[in-house]
Amino acid sequence: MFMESTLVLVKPDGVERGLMGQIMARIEAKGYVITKVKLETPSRELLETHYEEHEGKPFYEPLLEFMSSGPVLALKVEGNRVIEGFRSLAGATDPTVAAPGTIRGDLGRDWGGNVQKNLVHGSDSTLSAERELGLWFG
Ligand code: RTP
Ligand code: MG
Repeated sequence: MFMESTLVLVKPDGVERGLMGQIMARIEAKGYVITKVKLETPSRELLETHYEEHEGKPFYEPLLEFMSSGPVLALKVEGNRVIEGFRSLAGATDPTVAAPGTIRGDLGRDWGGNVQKNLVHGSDSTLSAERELGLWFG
């Protein structure tokens, strides 16, 4: 009844550090099911649409540059209340203060003055999940 799907991205820092397996294992250990997988370096066009809510913010350009700097692992993840559940599993945006036990809290840290390199993305509402899954998986 509360079955949902969400888009999870393992960002270029997570792929480069070899954390794809650990992150997928945490998602599966929580009880969610990964139903689609794609590894690719996203185009500028895709990222502009994906991050349109952040256009004009000071971190927007550096974020797009970082996100297009290497392969990103896109996952469709399913389960009851998975949208809220994955964001809880991911932890706070800033890995320095993200709680231990979360993906960002356990596997991330500050790598030089910004919070771009925070390993994962998760859709933040049913509306953005639908929009983002359409963007990344068509
Ligand atoms: P995400 O969208 O990636 O799941 O992360 P989020 O909801 O926790 O964070 P959001 O506010 O949507 O920001 C999107 C991504 O932009 C980068 N960011 N940098 N002040 C900064 O330098 C800053 N703020 C945000 C992060 O990579 C964040 O995940
Ligand atoms: Mg967000």
